[in-house]
Amino acid sequence: MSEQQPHERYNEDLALLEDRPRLKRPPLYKVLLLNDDYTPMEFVVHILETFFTMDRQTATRIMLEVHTRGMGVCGVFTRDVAQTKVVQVNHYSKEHEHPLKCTMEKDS
Ligand code: TYC
Repeated sequence: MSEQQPHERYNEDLALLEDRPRLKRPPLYKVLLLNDDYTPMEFVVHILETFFTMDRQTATRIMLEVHTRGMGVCGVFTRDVAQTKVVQVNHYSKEHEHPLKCTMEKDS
C-alpha cells in the first residue's frame, strides 16, 4: 500500500472546529434636528416626545439646545431606523406646514 500524501493525512486528522464568529457592530447614525426661525417650540417638543420617546423635560432641553446652538442630536440609531425617523419627522412637519428639518450623519 502506498504512503498517504501529506495533505490527505492532514485532512483525516482535521478536527471540525467551528469558525470563530465574525460579527461586526452595524454602523450607527446620529439623527439631527436643525433650528429655524418659524417652527413653534411646542411643536419641536411634540416631535421629540412622539418620534424619539423623550419625556417632556428631556424634549424641552434638546429643543432649547437646537434653538440656541443651531442643531442638536435626537438619538443614535442603525441606518434604516435613522432613515425612517428622518423621513417621518420631515413628512410630519411638512404636513403641519412647519419648516422644521431633520437629517442624519454617520456617528464617528
Ligand atoms: N427657533 C424656533 C423658535 O424660536 C424654535 C425651534 C427649535 C425650531 C428647534 C426648530 O429644531 C428647532 N420658534
